[in-house]
Amino acid sequence: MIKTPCSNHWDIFCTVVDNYGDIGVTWRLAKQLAHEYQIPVNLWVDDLNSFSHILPSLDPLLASQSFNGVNILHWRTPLVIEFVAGEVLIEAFACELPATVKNQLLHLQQLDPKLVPIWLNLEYLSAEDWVEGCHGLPSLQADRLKKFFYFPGFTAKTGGLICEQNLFTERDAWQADPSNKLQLFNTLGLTGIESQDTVVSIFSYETEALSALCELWQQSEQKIHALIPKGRSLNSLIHLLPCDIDNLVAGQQINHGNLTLHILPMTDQQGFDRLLWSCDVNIVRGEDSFLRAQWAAKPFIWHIYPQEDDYHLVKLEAFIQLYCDNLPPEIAQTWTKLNLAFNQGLQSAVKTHWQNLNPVDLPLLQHAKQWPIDAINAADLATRLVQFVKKS
Ligand code: TRH
Repeated sequence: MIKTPCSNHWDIFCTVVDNYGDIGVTWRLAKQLAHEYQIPVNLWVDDLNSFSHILPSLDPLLASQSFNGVNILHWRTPLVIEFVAGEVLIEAFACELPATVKNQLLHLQQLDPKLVPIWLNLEYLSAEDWVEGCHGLPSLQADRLKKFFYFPGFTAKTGGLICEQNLFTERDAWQADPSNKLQLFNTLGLTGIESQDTVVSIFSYETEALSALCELWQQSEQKIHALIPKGRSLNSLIHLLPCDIDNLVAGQQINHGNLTLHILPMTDQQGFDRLLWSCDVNIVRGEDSFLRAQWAAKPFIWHIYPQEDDYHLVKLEAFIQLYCDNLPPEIAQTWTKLNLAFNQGLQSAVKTHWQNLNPVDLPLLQHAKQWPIDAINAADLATRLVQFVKKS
């Protein structure tokens, strides 16, 4: 048994359900808490292999290792590292805490309730109205243990959005020098991209809309480069690939008319941010890349994580309503239709709306620049979380 070192630390528990979103969000939050608030953080993760895709220097075989000031602990069942309660315990996205952890909370509650860490469930991000009413509510568990529901969100009454404090300054400095993007493409092994070409990053789920857009781009007047990591987007483009997805290699280029598909290596989160800052349009998905595309201050399409009974479309419309609030009506309408068509896999509609919305249209670009400042709403998620803990 290895002991975790101190008692004012925070523990974050994360199970990798599928994809990279759960680990992406918790890893980003853990880094920010450690870096900006000097909080010792233990991040317990059940699947280090998946994690290593977005943190290539991680060794999936190690039970414990440290990066960016965060202790990354392999969450095995039973735990091989002893859990020592700290100040805060975050269970991400309603993952079930290990029985030994819950037992320890109960034990501490009986000894002295003041010893029990503040226990929070970090929820998924949604722009829906009801989030304000549920954010911060406590729920009573066994033996009078209290668990709070922490809801990220876009308004002042929610838990806020994850965003590092110096992110916009770094982004502006990056975007001010056009040589940065060309240098980045080079480093990523993506060749043949000229500064005047249109560059689109694609990190989506499967959708027929993607193959329709590629069809359109092949015939475009200007050169278009689509940068795509090996993964789910490519399942919709099999007819354009020279071999099985498994046999594609990062840096490989596939030409079809004026469209070049580039197979993108996966990078760490900082590299992914830089990529989003460097493209003209970003097609993103889920929760974390969706936010990062907003912080990139570039036009984007959001492929939302599909849910039963098309509930994701309700969430999509809630966000669209916020995002379009002060956009000129024609641009708002076209951007809305483009996002809906992409999510519904409507091939002909997605082509029409892409064409109608010249993606570098000035008002949309200006809006993309202003939106991050408005959306942060005075405080980012980590700041609000630290304040929430102080008050609880
Ligand atoms: O991977 P996702 O589809 O995750 C989803 C959603 O979070 C969804 O809400 C959740 O229910 C489901 O997982 C289980 O998309 P998301 O949220 O954008 O997460 C991707 C993460 O991967 C994000 O942190 C960015 C990161 N990433 C890199 O760090 N480097 C890369 O090269 C790429 C492509 C992504």
